Amino acid sequence: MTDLKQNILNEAHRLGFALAGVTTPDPPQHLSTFQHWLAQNHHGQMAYLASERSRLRRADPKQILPECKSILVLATPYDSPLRYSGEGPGVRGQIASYALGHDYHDILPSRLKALVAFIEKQVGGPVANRYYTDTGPLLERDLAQRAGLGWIGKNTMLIHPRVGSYFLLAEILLDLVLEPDTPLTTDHCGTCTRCIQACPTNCILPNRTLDARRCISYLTIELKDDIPLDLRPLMQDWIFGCDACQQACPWNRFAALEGDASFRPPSGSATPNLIPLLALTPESFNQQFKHSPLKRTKRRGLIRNISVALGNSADESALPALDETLNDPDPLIRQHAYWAREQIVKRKT
Ligand code: B12
Ligand code: SF4
Ligand code: SF4
Repeated sequence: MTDLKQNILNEAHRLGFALAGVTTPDPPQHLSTFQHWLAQNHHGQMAYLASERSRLRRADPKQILPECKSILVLATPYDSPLRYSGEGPGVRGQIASYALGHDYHDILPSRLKALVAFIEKQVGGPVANRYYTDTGPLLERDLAQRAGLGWIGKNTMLIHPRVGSYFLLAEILLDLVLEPDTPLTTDHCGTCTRCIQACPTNCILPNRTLDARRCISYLTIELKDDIPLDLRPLMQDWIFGCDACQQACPWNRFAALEGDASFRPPSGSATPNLIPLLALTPESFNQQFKHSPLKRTKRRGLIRNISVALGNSADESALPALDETLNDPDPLIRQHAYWAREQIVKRKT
């Protein structure tokens, strides 16, 4: 490895990117899997994935940066939910572990920027670049697999043999030649099917993709409308995202790394008490979730999700707060609160 590449990887590590690798800007190897997935409408309402511009850019990273010569792929681990134990009083809900603390979309870009500044200092001049985490028009898992960061598991997660799958990906496209890493080509899933059995909505498909329209992560974060009636009872107590297919994965049990402190819950509690959250006003929602990924659902999405979780809990103590919620001006909220009420009353009789 050249000194330049080693220095860049060391600095990436210092900035909190526990895994780093390099790949070429060639088209993603499993582009046809992505195209087939879109053709099947498995992306649901996530129209940004299917636009002409997005398709062209995902098919060829050089559409984003024509002078790109290398892609640096980086991973930041967050804590496994196993780290958090013990629930307080009340009816509790679950939040995906990545979303318990600060929003990574707010935290990681400044680290990527710092890494670019380091690279430019190393080479002694400006280097054309683009950096992204999650929201860029790239097939991040495909690139990460090619950069040697892991394999694609049956649950569709990128899994690293030592770190597991609880990490977030980011990339820097660079006009700089760096030696590409060797892809990890072995499938370490073997005959295991634990994630498929654990998925509450049965949305994991045999070709290592998901029918996102049924995935709880999609239903609680991306879907803006009514949650389909047949899926609500399957959503259990998840109110934002879902980790069930990662919790089931044996590779996450032996994960050797500690997660980044920015993504830990500020209050120390990972399972919020749901009933008081029904009383969130637009102001208190903005105040409480200003720095959290939960701001993405907006107040209406979060109260919708909480109502479903309360309906699934069948806990009568939720009835007075749900009755109050029936007065909310937003019809989406009222409908889901009504559904939750019905579920509880039905099970009572
Ligand atoms: C849309 C999206 C979603 C959708 C759809 C997810 C899905 N599996 O398709 C929804 C909302 C459901 C979702 C949920 C989650 N997401 Co998401 N999501 C994305 C996003 C924006 C695009 C993914 C996409 O294009 N999906 C379409 C499918 C077809 O593409 P793909 O999953 O990337 O799969 C590719 C490869 O797997 C490959 N492939 C298929 N078979 C094979 C076989 C082999 C051998 C190989 C090598 C490759 C391969 O084909 C595909 C095309 O290249 C990416 C960020 C990005 N820009 O890439 C984050 C991303 C994938 N999500 C992420 C996370 C953290 C999550 C959640 C864990 C959040 C949560 N806890 O709720 C869940 C996990 C659910 C799951 N099991 O996937 C991380 C994943 C990190 C990792 N370790 O894999 C990403 C990379 C964001 C980030 N920057 O960290 N997500
Ligand atoms: S995130 Fe949850 S609903 Fe989505 S595939 Fe994994 S287990 Fe299934
Ligand atoms: S649970 Fe088993 S099959 Fe699923 S991703 Fe993990 S190792 Fe692979």
